[in-house]
Amino acid sequence: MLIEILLAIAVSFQFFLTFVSQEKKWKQSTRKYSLLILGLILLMNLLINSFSLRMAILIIISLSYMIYFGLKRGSGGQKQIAKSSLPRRSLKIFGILLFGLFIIVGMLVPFYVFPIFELPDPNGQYAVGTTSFELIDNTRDESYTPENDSRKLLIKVLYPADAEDIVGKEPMKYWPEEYPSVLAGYAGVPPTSLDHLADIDSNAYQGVPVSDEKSSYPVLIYSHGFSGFDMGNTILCELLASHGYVVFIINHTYESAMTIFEDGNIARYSYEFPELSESEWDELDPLYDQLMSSNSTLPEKKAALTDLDNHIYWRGLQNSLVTWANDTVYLMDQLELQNEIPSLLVGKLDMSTLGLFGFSWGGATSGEVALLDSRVDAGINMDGIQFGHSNDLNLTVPFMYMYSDSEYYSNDNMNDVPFLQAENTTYSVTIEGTVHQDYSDYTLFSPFLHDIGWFGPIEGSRMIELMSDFVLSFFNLHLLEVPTTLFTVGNPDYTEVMIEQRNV
Ligand SMILES: [Ca+2]
Repeated sequence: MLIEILLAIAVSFQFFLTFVSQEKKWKQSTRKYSLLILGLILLMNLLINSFSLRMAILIIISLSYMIYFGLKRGSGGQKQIAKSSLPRRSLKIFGILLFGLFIIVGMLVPFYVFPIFELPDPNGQYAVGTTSFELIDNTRDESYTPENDSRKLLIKVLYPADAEDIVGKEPMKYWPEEYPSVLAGYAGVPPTSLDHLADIDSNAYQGVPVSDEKSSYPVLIYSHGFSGFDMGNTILCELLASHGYVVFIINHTYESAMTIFEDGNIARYSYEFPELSESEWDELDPLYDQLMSSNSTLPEKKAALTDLDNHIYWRGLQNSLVTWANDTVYLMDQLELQNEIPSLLVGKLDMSTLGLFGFSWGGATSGEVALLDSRVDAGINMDGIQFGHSNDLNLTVPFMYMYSDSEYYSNDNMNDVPFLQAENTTYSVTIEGTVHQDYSDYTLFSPFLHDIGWFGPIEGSRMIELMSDFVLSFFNLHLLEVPTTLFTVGNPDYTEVMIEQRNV
């Protein structure tokens, strides 16, 4: 970052020399030395930093500048141009203006499109510790591998720690260095444009003791979206840990973007969607319409869900939901048994206070497990369409459905079946100005991507705040009985949030 700023200053100074101080005598030698400094900064950057798109733009500008003046000196330099005729002078002014524009745009683009940002500080009373571990479920074959082997899971943990135990320690990096290029590939941006994500510090400290303030802590389990990253909602998970929850993040192997196992093996996303004929595609839209329309009755919505369940496109995904639900249940079993979990967590988990939450397909997983497993006390589905058993089983624990307000992916009617059939307190929370992917850290990555519509018009930091407030308040209320006014309809602090609630 420092070098980028130095480089930007050096390039700007070159521009200043060209544009402003036309007749000054000190110019020639100043240019020579400042070009030398620019070259040194470039060299320093290449030695210290890895190559990235952000730097590439500045480097290209700097090099073209150096080459331009190198050539100019070679061809007679200042005097010849100063004496030149009017067209040549106009050409030169045009060139300077173009070059200035190029520099300004070049300096703004990397900072604007993918600015370096800091993860917000979690605002709870605890520091945050982190660890990870692997589980091997010998009762299930890994269906993605040809051999008869067992399903293996990587689990990350964020937990409450004491401030004195992190003194003098370095926090973990936000993402492993392998992640950014994979995400860039999914997003369709140049492969190095997100590399800075691996340089950002998280707020979590590896392996520090669990806080001894309480004897044990409530447990939350998080699931990412289909083809997503386990660390895609790090900000939210850190926040929950800082408020006294032990948060287990499941990486659903082969259907996450990637899993980097401890032995260095990497399992990449491998799901293959079925190839549908045109008529099979055509069958889907009216079913979605029927499911999501506010005009459909509950029986019509249930019929649409049944037909979608039987459609080839959703049958494969239903198998995944079973796998993800089983991943979650297996983790819950192991958290109870405490044989396979990191020793620092043993005795620290209050499994009688257990919540599930997830984004998109991971949210559907939370809803499915909340239906099937009586150990779950509360759950949240963040903008995932609720498939699985929600058509024929009723939710009996508090649950929150969160929605974006984009028309094409989801709306707040899509999970009406479980919402209307719920037997316990259930919320429908829609955040205006959001699209599906705003329900993740990604909403903070780039204001530019909000402007061009990849993300909703909501400001990223506001979205993080809303997500944090609602998820934390929901679990605090329904797991710990901490009262909240957050779900009061018409709360002036949350005017962009629409809330419906049942069985309150
Ligand atoms: Ca296998």
